[in-house]
Amino acid sequence: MAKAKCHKCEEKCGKGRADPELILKLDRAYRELLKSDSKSLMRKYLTQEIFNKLKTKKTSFGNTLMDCIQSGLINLDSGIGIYAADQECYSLFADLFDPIIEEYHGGFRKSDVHPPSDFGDISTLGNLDPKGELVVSTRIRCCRSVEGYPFNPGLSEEQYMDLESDIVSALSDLPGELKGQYIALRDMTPMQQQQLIDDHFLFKEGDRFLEAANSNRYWPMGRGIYLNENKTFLVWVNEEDHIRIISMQKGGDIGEVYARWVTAVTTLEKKLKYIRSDRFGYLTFCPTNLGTTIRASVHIKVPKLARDMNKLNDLAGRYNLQVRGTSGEHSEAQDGIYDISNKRRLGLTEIEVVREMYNGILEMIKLEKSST
Ligand code: ADP
Ligand code: CIR
Repeated sequence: MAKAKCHKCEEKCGKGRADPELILKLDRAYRELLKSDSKSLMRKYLTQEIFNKLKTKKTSFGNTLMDCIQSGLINLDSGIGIYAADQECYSLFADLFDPIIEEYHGGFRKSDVHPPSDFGDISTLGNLDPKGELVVSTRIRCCRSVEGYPFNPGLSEEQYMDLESDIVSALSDLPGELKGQYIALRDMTPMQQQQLIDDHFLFKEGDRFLEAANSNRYWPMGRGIYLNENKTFLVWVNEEDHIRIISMQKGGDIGEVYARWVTAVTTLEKKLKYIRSDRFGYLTFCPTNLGTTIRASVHIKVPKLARDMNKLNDLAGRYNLQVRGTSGEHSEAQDGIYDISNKRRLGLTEIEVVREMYNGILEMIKLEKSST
């Protein structure tokens, strides 16, 4: 059988074995990982048996187990510790991805299939905090990978630029409230960039988890942000995923935020073709984002519940919610403001994901108000 051309080495190496030197390197790294106190899901599920089975494999893009786990090997404090270096990794390294996906997404088993998109009845979502007492702001984001381009670690500098220009041209004639402007990261002043980060609009720079996963190459080329005039609709270009589509605003009106997000997503999908799998829905670089890829969050003040962070995390977990710091993942809370969002994104429809977050946040608000 003819061997497929490897996207990485440009030779016909096919899905053959990883080269012997790399396997030795993996062996050494794995021994170190076993000695470490890493609590990542990658460490938990990468048993010796699975390691031996996977360490020689290589995708047709030329990626190996090392390309998937290097972030978790370098960053021992990773929560997950694995990325799909390309879309084939989810099947070739399924023995490792599957249990991680099952645990993260609340029991999405090997035999489960992600449901088709359903945006549901938008009018059933109201304001989480009509009096504006606790919720500072509300945000919904999703991720998309564009057909015809490899995931982040496989993109050449030219592909970053081509992908950026494909996305920007799809954004160029968005109607009404979504109308806005694209600012390339390479054209921003450091002050402008910092202001956008401080205002929670722009991604941060130099994420060490992405860096170790080989995903910050050629930075800032091909990266940027699209913003509408009101700064309530944003698109991130070529950060962790090719695209992040974001709707956000001050206060707790998740109905408005969701309606805007649905309009944006359904308008853009007419212009761009995305990478989707029958089993996992939309494919993303990080397995935590598969499926709907939705993270619906509030920035919220819950001073009583937050007196004991273990309790706050446990409580959030009961409603399938996740607590982050004010500046996003791996950050601390500032001024008592927490980012609380849905944890599961896979195995549920869009409306089910948002409703899970909506119901959970309403419960947490009730508990905060009734605590002494
Ligand atoms: P993502 O949400 O894309 O997974 P992060 O957790 O890093 O990535 O968050 C990205 C940015 O979005 C951060 O600046 C964070 O503070 C901001 N953010 C998240 N949720 C909200 C919210 N409800 N209101 C305002 N900003 C938010
Ligand atoms: C970790 O394992 O902690 C990081 N690699 C982040 C994992 C989940 N976050 C994400 O997808 N943004």
